[in-house]
Amino acid sequence: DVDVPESHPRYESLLTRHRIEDGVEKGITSQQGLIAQGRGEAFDYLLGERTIESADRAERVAAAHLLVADHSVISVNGNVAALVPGEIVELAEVTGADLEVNLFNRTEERIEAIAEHLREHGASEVKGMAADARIPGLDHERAKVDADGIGDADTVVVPLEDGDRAEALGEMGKTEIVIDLNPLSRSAQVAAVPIVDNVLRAVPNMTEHAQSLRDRSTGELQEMIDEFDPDETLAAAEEAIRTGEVA
Ligand code: PTJ
Repeated sequence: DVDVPESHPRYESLLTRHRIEDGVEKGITSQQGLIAQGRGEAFDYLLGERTIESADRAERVAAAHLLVADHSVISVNGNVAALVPGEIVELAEVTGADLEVNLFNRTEERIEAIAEHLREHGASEVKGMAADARIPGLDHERAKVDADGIGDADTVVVPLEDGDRAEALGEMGKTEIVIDLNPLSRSAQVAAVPIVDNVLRAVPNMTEHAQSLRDRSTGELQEMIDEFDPDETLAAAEEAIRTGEVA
């Protein structure tokens, strides 16, 4: 059903669009997910559709965070489930993180469809259905999380997260790792670790880093974490977008 010639200069980008379209057809991705994808594509184009050096460093530090965390949770929405279902399951496995479906436009049907999609890609347990805890400061539907998932986590990975929710999670004292191609988005701005990269490249790269850091001592990982400066990372991404130079 995907009929894009490999020679097309925008082959990868067109394939990605098809994955999001498929996600909408399967009831995994929201209609708004199509708009979010378009916004992401524009930023990715300006970044040269590659993982810039500062993003790679952020992905390494994010992996370190996941390895030292007492309880880490990776939040999965409709776009992430459509784009990187297998890759996100692998990241959770390698780092010992939980997976929780957490939606901006929450419906029980879509949560179920995404959880099932993740199980088809190898996930053993997927949280998100209990919705028995709330993030303070958000309206009812947007506040719902699982008490033994995001509610209890000390570290959360939130790819493509809404700004209000990212801010509220930060105020709960959680260490937030945000993946967002827009370095100016509020989510990226409030993150302990902002990753300005396409989720397609960021997730497998975080897994690779986690694999290579697995035998490091907690002290070494902590040192890496302490040395990281989120503002510097955001500035480097903005610079790369403005000048086309990779900082
Ligand atoms: O499935 P749901 O209901 O939880 O909804 C998910 C979306 C993404 C639709 C929802 O959270 C939303 O509306 O997000 P926004 O406010 O459009 O923000 C999405 C952000 O993600 C934007 O800053 C985009 O630049 C960025 N983005 C889009 N695609 C990618 C991306 N960042 C990294 N990788 C991508 N592939």
